Parts: sequence; structure tokens; C-alpha cells
Amino acid sequence: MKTFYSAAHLKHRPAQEFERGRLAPAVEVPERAECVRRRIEERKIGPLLEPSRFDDDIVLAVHDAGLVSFLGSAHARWRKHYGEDAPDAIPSAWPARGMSARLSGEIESQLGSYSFDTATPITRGTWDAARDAANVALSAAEAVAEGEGSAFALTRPPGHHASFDVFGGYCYLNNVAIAAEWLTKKGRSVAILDVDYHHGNGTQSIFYDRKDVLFISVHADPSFAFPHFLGFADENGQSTGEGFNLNLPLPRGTDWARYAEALGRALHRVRDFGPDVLLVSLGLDTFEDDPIAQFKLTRPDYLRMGEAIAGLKLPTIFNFEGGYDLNGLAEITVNVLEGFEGR
Ligand code: FKS
Ligand code: ZN
Repeated sequence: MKTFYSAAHLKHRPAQEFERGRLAPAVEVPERAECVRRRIEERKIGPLLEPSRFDDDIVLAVHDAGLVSFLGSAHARWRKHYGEDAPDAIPSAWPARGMSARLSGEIESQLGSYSFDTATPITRGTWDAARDAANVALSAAEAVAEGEGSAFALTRPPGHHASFDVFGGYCYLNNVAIAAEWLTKKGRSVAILDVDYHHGNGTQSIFYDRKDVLFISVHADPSFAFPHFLGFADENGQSTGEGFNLNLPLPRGTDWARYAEALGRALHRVRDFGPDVLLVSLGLDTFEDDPIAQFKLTRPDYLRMGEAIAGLKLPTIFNFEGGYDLNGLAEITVNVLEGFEGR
């Protein structure tokens, strides 16, 4: 299958994030996408293609114009405020309960208003990387709309935690949501299957009141896992979108037997819905050796995952999200693609 990839992701290299009350080395690093790209080439999965450039219109069909212009100018404004060699921008105050959500032009005010965590630094190159990741996802969607049976969008930074007007969880723009929106504008119905360890709160919220985009997520129960505040089993969608959101939260220590059962339910729901296109938010942090997650999937399980998704016989776009074990990441990612292709 075709893989879309942009070297622009290399410009996004956050140094640190807050972890357990301390600044720790960031885990969402360029080497993640680089090791996957190398293995795609070694295993001859298919051509590696640069994305086309898509207009801002499609980004703005998903995201708030204020968020988009903030992200585009944030680091320059941060440097203006704190000096040319200021480190990555990390928010430190948010408009929580009991405060006004008034937005001032001040950089700290905007950083807090548009974000939900401390794990998502804005660096000098973040915007270029995030904007081209959207192009990567859109290019994969375009390839499938033009008749490819499948495509892989090797996006970085990831996207599924970014909502209409809030970035966070290592995500700035919601690549999968932007691709899904583009497909619906081309008249296609879309199912999004999110298999990242973490709930795709951004994607869920963007499509929560819509029935032309089905959102299904299999993830670690938010009662113990990030993003903590969304992803519970009783979130089913609202108004016209009621019944078109399905969350399948799983406990700590989930292994393939338990995972496969949930995945089976998810695939069943996709089949019932009968979309024109399937978009997979492909997070690989369900792996047993993942440093920030607590599921127990093993290397061969990812072949099974790919095979199970192939069973739907739908035009399918795989879109890279999380996954942090740099020893296993390339192999398990490509296992999903090879399992899908029956190789
Ligand atoms: C403090 C704990 C914050 C953030 C976890 C983010 C997970 C991101 C992801 C994505 F796919 F978006 F990359 N943990 N350091 O894996 O869901
Ligand atoms: Zn994740």
C-alpha cells in the first residue's frame, strides 16, 4: 500500500514534558516516525510518497480559526515574550471552574485557553510539522477516494486528542478528523476506528453530534488512564449523532484475548454501519513493552489486528497515532499493515 510521509515532522522535537510532577524527556519524538519509515522501506510495503498541499479551508472545517492562528504564531510570540532562546512553550494556567474563560491577547492566557495538558509543548517547528501531518492524512484520504484499496498516513505529531479548539496529549491538529471531514465533503460516509491505547477524545468530540461519521474507540478505561475526562462507555453521541459513538474501555493488563473480543464488537458495529471508507487511528501503545501504557499485546497480535480489520473488506486508511517503545514500534506498526495485506 502507499505510505504518505513528510520530513516536516522532524522540525517538531519537543525536549521535555511534565511527568509525575517533574520535567522528563519527551516520549513523542521524531525517531518514532523515522523507525517506522525505515521498516516500511525495508519490508517494501509500497511507495513512500510526499503529501500534496491542501488549503486551510479543510483544516478550518474541523478546527476553530482562533486555535489555528494561535498554533501558527504561538512560538514566535512566546519568543517575543521570553527571548529568542526561550525553551519550548508549555502552558501553566488554565481557565478552570469558577474562572472566566475570557481570552486575552497575552501568550500565557492563550496557551492555557487552547490547551488541556502540560505534555504538549509548542516548539519552533511544531506548526510546520502539525500542518504537514494534516496534509499527510489528507493525501492518504485522497488516494483512497481515487480508488486505492488502502493507504498508510505516517503522521507525526499525532492528532486524536485535539478537538475543535483545544490541543493536548501530544496532538495539535486532528489529522484523522480532518481526513474524515474531507471524505464526507466528497460524499463518502466514514467510520473511524481508534485503536490507540488512549481514548481519542478530540475525534469523539468533533463528530459527537453527527451520524455521517461513526466513531468507535477501543482504549484503556479513562477511570485510570489519560485523557481521564472522556472515553467512558456511556458516551453514545448526541442529538442526530446519538448511537454513532461507541466507546469500549478496557482494564489495565488487557491481553490479546480480551482485546480481540472488544475489537470484534467494534468491527461488528462498523459492518452494521456500512461506511464507504474506514479510517483507523493506529496507535501502537497497546504493546506490552510500551513505556507509558499498560496493555499486554505482543508482536504477532498486531498481525491478527491487521487481518481482523481486513475482514471488513473496506477501503481503509491507517493513520499513525501513538506508540513509544522504540524497540518494537516499527515491527508492530508494519505487522498491522502486513496482516491487513495478508502477507
Ligand atoms: C504526563 C502524562 C500525560 C500523555 C499521554 C498522551 C498520549 C498520546 C497518544 C497519541 F496518540 F496522541 F499520541 N500523558 N506526561 O498516544 O494518545
Ligand atoms: Zn496513545
